[in-house]
Amino acid sequence: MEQTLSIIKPDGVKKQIIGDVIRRFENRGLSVKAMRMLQMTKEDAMGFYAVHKERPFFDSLTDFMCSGPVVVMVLEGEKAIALNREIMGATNFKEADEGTIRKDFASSIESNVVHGSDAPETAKTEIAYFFSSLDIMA
Ligand code: RTP
Ligand code: MG
Repeated sequence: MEQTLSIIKPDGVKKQIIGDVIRRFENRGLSVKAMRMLQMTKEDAMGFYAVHKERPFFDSLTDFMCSGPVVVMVLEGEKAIALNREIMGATNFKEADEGTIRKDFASSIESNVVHGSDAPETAKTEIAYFFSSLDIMA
């Protein structure tokens, strides 16, 4: 069993598709082990996406991520990190496979509805960014 961090980004919350997104995860065998709604500050978003701080889109991305509430979740399942990213689809929704969350709901390369950890190490640090061990169900 593996755990990964999922975020329904501000555009997904505004579009009222929280339920649709979670339905897709559960349909594919991922279980929600922790969940919380929150609004990040600019500093929170900059810390979360620090790996991208040299990228040209960093300022816009971090503005977007603190522009409204998000839903943060710990998802658990077999190969949860890769499976979550498969369900999400490619970063650029125009390149995303049919039936993925981003193909169906994203409106730009930035407003792409969901975030998912990309490796075991990042999953661990990203989960700890939002949750304490007491928040995560066994
Ligand atoms: P994420 O981290 O959010 O799960 O997305 P990802 O791995 O598929 O993509 P990543 O390269 O990590 O980029 C993080 C987020 O930055 C925004 N982005 N904007 N304007 C642009 O060219 C651009 N490129 C990326 C997207 O919101 C992307 O998900
Ligand atoms: Mg990423």
